[in-house]
Amino acid sequence: MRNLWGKNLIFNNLLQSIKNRGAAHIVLLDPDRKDEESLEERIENANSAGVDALFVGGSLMMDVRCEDRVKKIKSLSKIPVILFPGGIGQLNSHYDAMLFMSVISGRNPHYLIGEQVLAAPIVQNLGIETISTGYILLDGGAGSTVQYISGTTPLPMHRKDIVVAHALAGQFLGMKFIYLEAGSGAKEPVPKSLIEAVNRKINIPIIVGGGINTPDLARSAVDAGASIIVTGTVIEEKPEFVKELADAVHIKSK
Ligand code: 1GP
Repeated sequence: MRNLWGKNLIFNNLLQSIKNRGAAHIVLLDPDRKDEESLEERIENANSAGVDALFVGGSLMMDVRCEDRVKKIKSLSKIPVILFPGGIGQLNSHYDAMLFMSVISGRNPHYLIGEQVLAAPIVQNLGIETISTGYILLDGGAGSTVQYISGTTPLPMHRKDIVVAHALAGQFLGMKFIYLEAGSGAKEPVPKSLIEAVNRKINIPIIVGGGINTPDLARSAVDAGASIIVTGTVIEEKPEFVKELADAVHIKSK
């Protein structure tokens, strides 16, 4: 059993990247059968492009090979592999850390605290470092999988007051990160003005993801105050694109 919880190794590593590079770029890999052929290529590209970490996760698994794929990802990756959990079924011993998330934008008790209670003893037993994260699902216009699976209503992007209040509540509850999520494949990524509004009010790092598919969008989110940019779909579609995205996020390395 590993015993990394409480040591914050990966969390501190991410904070260091944010400090040194201006922001961190994380590539999301789905441990499902989708796009398996390009998995190796995506990991190798992430290794060589200066990506800061991999998130592994998804809201819906369509086969039973999740653990095998995570093991493979871990064996190929030269950067931290962090679970971005869709559910307790994705827990295994191959991650370096996990986001210990609560869907604070929703009012479904199962995703606010129920799943976390089921996971906690297993997480402790596995010895995975936990990074507590307040997950705020926003309406990116594409009807995201997480919306259906979590049974929660995404917050409207134009209600800055509501989004800011959720982010502040997350901070006061002791979350280490606030995650502004437009949903995978969002038609509308989290707008700059919303990131700015949240960033003005909270003082913990903001993760932004969903629909970020160009270097300009990534840079604009960082300029607005995002500390971590997550990209998934664009890297699945164009694995070679990762270097441009990482360079756009790392505003201090140019
Ligand atoms: C992670 O859901 C996102 O926050 C990933 O979204 O697949 O649209 O990059 P994309």
